[in-house]
Amino acid sequence: MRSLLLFVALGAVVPVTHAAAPPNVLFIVADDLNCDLGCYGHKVVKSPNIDRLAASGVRFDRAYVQYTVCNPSRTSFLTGLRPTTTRVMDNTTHFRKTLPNAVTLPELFRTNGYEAIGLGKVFHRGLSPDDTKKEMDDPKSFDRVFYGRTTAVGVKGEGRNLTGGALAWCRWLAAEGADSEQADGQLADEAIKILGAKRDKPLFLAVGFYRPHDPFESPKKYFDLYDNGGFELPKMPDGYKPPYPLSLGGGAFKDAFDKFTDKERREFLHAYSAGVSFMDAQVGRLLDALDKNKLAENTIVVFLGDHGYELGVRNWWNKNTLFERSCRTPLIVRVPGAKGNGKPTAALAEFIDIYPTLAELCRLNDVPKQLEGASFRALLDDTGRKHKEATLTVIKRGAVLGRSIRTEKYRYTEWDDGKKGAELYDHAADPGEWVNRAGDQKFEAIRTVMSARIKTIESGTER
Ligand SMILES: [Ca+2]
Repeated sequence: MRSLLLFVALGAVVPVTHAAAPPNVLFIVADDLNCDLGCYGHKVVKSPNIDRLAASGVRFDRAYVQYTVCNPSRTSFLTGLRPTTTRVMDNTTHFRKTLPNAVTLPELFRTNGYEAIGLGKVFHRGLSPDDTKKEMDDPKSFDRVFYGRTTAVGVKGEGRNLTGGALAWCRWLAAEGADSEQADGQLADEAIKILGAKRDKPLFLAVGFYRPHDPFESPKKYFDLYDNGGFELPKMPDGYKPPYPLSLGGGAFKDAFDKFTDKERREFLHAYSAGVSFMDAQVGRLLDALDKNKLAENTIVVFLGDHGYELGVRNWWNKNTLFERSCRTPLIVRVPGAKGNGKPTAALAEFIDIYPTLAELCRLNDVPKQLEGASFRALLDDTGRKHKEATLTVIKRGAVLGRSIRTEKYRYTEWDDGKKGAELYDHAADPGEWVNRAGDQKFEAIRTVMSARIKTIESGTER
């Protein structure tokens, strides 16, 4: 009788405790990842695991970063602030210099009783995964960090520099050895250990994979997934020229890209895609570990790139532009029980919205008042609703600030408040952003409205 009573009592209590338990968060960041993925409609790139996550979460089809380079973008979404507020617009400035009292997203989880662990490139790291410098670390953000280190085996194999050495980063390697010889494989190994361990606190686990970022080094088996000739080379209209030199970066990058033959272009696409598939396989291992440890039911999964990548459109083989392919980036959010799971949303969203969304979903206290994004929690149940009217992305070229907004129909970009040029693209007629309408009389009224809107978004009048 005694044991029956106990059983009844437990039966009544356990589900309540379970429902009230704060959810874990698995926050996965891929580096330099554009939307050329199976789940976003790409026909060649193999991303079965990210596709699987998209099929069980909400896929954002119009999510835009606030800056199209690593450190400024990561600083922005991890502090919930726009780059014009963080004043971090390069890869060398640490946000604690400009914003010593910022409360980062992982830091807020920590102060709310979570254990926060950061694996790999969550905040910015140097070019190589072997980077041992710690200048971008933020000890306030994580209880523990681990970066991984590619082994001596993992740096051997077949490969070459595609620019004859002119650009040191522009090289590929079909590496010897298994996944765990590479830093990214080690990050997944470590994450699997963490997910399998018993813990007293809820977990915020951030995993920042280094791929598909250059150098394009991945185990050979991921290169073997592709037929080099199967890649469609990027096309542009005959005689196309970017509207301004500022529209693309220039200098040594442009000189090297201009020398590419189709052979180099195909190798670039092949090596980048191998990196996507390698990273995707590691994402799959994390998702399997959630299932195996029965954590999926109480773990929110967020998957994102830190910005997009042009992959040869306009013959630009990099990021750091204000065109759609740099600004638009994958974002998938899976919240257990959300009604929108398995559906895409076409709602416009910004990466600064991720912070307030997670804070709301996990009912965090002491959320900083100065956050500049808006929670998209409601979208996760109702994917057909609107979230924002416009998104804003900025980049700096020397002393010139470029600002670009995207609405449902248009992209509008101003360089130095328009003094150094403006670009207006009609996405309904011209999704490739080939024809600049900024000087076109027919579009003058639209340009005026869009220009004013840059100011209202940046000042926070429009959220
Ligand atoms: Ca990046």
